[in-house]
Amino acid sequence: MGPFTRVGCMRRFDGMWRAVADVGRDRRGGYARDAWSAADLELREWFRQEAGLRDLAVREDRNGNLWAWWGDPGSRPGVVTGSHLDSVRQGGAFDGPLGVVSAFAAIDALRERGVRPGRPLGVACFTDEEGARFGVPCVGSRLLTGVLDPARACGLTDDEGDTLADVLRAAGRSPQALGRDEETLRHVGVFVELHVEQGKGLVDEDAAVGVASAIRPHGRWRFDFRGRADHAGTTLLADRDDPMLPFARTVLLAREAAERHGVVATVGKVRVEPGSANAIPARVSAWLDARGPEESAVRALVAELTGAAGAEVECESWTPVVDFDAALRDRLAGALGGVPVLPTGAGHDAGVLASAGVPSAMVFVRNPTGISHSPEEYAEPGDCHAGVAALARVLEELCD
Ligand code: HGY
Ligand code: MN
Ligand code: MN
Repeated sequence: MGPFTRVGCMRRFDGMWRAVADVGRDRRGGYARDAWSAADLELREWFRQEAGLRDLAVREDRNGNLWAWWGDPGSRPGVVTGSHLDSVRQGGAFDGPLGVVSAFAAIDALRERGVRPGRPLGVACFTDEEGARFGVPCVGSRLLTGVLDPARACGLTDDEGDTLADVLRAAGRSPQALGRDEETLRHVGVFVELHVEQGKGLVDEDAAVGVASAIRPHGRWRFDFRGRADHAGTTLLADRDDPMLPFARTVLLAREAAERHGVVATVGKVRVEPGSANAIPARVSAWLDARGPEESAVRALVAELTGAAGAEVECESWTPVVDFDAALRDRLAGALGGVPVLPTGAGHDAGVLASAGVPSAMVFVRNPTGISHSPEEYAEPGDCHAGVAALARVLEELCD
């Protein structure tokens, strides 16, 4: 990647990476960095400090997203890079933070080269991208762009029964402020998110970095199976109304139907009420995550499961296919010397911005095993540095 592999900015990347490595570790493995948790608040403070070290002006928008600016975004729409700092439960270290740390390191690389951007350059940290706590992904970018209703967002509830509004107030924020943010959106002329690849496309292509072509359609549905609580030891089988049975049948059907429809379906979260080992449950709630190359196939799977489950089904989030701006995609791939261009099945804030009409792109960094949303998630230091150099090159190209 030529001039951007100077040691200085890579040392600073390594230093920042070490600084966040222990924030929000889960003693069972991976990270617990729920939105607005102590770990998230600590990372938000880290973001402000790193921005301050670089004399970047930090703004928090009405939805809690952080923006660190080199130059005045009010002067003309800027070039923005960044990602998120929250994680899934027992998630990996790279999903999100790699994009934010690389953004700061890329600015260091530009400055080491004496580059003076011709337009404002921003680093964004979107809040609650994973939706691990309140169930809806990309809350910060969906509120920013107006695709998530503020009243619905305020009422989202975590497993402890706290609403997002409660949590925002406890964090000193105003739930009443949530909503589409025209001024902040005007500041974003183009957005580029660097992200660890969640798959092995770059491994197969033997490339350290790549550029995204599309995000496949995906959504989350909550299935509520209701039964009748009763004693596990005294209730005859014939007298039972056990919601665990239709739940189990639905999970097995989801896998079999996914194969038939050519999609992927996952039930990764289940809540059993009351959750006593010696009581037949009153209710089983299960969350289906379904994704695939074709929207129609995903919809067909969900319709089949809904028809067979005997449950109340609610769509909690839906993301249509995102085809990233082709001219921007090709310009970045070209600026990087012709790197692979590949789709992803993972959702990202870049996809939400693209769907809202903001020219957006993604740079992927090789993940040797492809594993993500797991403590096993990994990227080699050399590939992370290649990502920083690629991002710096892309930012220089866009800021010209
Ligand atoms: O679920 C996703 O695809 C993303 O990691 N939030
Ligand atoms: Mn993720
Ligand atoms: Mn992510």
